[in-house]
Amino acid sequence: MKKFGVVAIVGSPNAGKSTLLNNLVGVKISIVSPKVQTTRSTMKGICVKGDSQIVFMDTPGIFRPQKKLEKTIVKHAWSGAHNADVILLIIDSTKGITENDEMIIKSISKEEVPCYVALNKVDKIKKDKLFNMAEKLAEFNVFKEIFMISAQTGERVDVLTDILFDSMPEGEWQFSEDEMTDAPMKFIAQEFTREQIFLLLDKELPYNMAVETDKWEVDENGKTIIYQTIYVIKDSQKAIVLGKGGSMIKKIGMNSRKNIQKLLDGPVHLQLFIKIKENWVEIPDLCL
Ligand SMILES: Nc1nc2c(ncn2[C@@H]2O[C@H](COP(=O)(O)OP(=O)(O)OP(=O)(O)O)[C@@H](O)[C@H]2O)c(=O)[nH]1
Ligand SMILES: [Mg+2]
Repeated sequence: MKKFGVVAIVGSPNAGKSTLLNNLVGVKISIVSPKVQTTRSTMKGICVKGDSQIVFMDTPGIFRPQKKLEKTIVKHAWSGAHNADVILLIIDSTKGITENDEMIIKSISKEEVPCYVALNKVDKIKKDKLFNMAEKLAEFNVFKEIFMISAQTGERVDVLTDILFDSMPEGEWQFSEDEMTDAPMKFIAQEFTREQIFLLLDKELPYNMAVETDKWEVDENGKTIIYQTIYVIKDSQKAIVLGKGGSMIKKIGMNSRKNIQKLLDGPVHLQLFIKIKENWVEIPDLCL
């Protein structure tokens, strides 16, 4: 009998949700950075084991939103959780169980689906601290199981997936066996460029930027030609994205192109443009 289910990966910003999704799928599809609020919308990763298929949903970090874009981001995260058969909470064990984590635990305890929790980044923390945290988590009486994993190294991720695959409800698969996501390549490619903005630009700057793929074509030699626009809010930001003599935009483009090439497994030409659009945060297609 076939099994199928959706697992929402939720948690505080920067907990390692996207890193885990990439590890589960085995291919980089979701962007990762040391900054909070890297993920702005949900990203599905599809995995198969035996008769079971799981759609893992990487969601944006949940926090108390202040600004308009933040409210949209958090709304997306919760809509991911509401549509799931199972909720998997990821906690950054190096930070301990924070107030924000507790706020999330209270909210997910109201959802009528099984909840699991994983203490992540165990490669960076002493075992005794982990056991204290696990005890604290058990006291909430919310979780069916508490895992200790490293999404980065893959340590004990198989323990978690074995249990999740077993716990899926019976049902027809909704994707073919070789599909890894339903996200269009166009979208993942623009996310890869946004990732470089997060990795290469300082502090608040990346939060004021969005990326959109304008054109995507394959030439006669099989090379994929991609045109993308980076939207910024003001002139001074445009200058920073350009960098001295265009050095920054060149670096962003080069790194992003490498990741897109890996994903497509073929040659890519990536052309980046910058546009000032004060109100891009108001445009749903751009802010997500
Ligand atoms: N040492 C270590 N670092 C990790 C691990 N998992 C994630 N990280 C790092 O933690 C940072 C955040 O990872 P992300 O996967 O982007 O976190 P996220 O939960 O998706 O963050 P948002 O999208 O902002 O909510 C990155 O610098 C990752 O490299 C881990 O298991 N061990
Ligand atoms: Mg993320």
